[in-house]
Amino acid sequence: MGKKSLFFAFVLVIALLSGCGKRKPVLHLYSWADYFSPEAIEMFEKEFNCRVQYDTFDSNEALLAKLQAGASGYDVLVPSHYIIPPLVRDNTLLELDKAKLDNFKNLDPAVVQMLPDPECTYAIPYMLSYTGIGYDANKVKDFEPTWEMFAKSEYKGRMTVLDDYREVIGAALYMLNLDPNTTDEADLEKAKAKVLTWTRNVAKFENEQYKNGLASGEFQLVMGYSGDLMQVIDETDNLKFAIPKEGCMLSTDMLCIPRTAPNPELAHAFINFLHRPDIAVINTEYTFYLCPNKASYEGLSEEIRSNEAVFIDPEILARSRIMKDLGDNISKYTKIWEEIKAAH
Ligand code: SPD
Repeated sequence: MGKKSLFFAFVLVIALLSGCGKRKPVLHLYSWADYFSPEAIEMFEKEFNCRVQYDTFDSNEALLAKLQAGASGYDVLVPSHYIIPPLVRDNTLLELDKAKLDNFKNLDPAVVQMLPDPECTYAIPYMLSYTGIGYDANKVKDFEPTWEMFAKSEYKGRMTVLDDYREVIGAALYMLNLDPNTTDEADLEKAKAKVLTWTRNVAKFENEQYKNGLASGEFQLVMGYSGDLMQVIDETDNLKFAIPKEGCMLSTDMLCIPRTAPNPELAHAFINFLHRPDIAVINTEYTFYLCPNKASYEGLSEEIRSNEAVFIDPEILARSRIMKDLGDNISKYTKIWEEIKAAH
């Protein structure tokens, strides 16, 4: 080997030993689909010299089942806020280190105050999500913003409802003017009867494909999450979104770190990054969900600021309720949900 080659071999060995050859750290993110702008993810990867592995679930129940089956290896989870108390009870979550989350100060206090734990000990809000109805205005000429649209048999087989029992039973409770977080069994029976008048007309219980089904014309009226529907509606003139006048369930999907996270340091960095105002703007504009980051609101486009799927009408907001953790009473909901599905 000549002197030159020897020199290059030496430099290569030093570079490998000093870490240049090391694999990039990976942040394992487990969340709902279509919830992060690819641009924001790329920015994080560049700034933190890492890679983000984004795996998805389509319901809180799927997330819980995966965790209960012993899945570990995730750094950041994004469950809905009412799932945080059971995860804390099961000792699944790491307490957040606020010293690593200086963007926590940017959160909208109005949203934080609605949470079961406004201190955000184990989780901080990522996105506000509402439930509403997406429909094809060319096909559904008699549309009215009410959950009772699902009772219309003329759309039988062309409608879907969410596979989310809190949302569907909650909608029926709104319709009946009952508490959408009730644990009263007689009220839940009334809600079940109402849901059955809807589900006899629906093609399926669906949490993800409904948006493409609406866009492709397979479905004409669907119950769905606000941002998911807006992502397809924004591209097509005849598709519309409405939040029923009776009110809707409000929920906040939360950023949290499981105790088993391989890289809690990077997880904190990611959560903090998502609450940088410029990143919150990018994600809100992309997802049509509102990142409750007050410092970002002034950076949002007029299109988003005036969009009622993002900043919900104050009158409907006043009628809407945040979902509560129901503790063991949740079994009353799962029982009637099984009966509703069995009847389908
Ligand atoms: N694609 C993102 C979907 C977010 C759904 N939020 C779920 C709220 C459940 N109550």
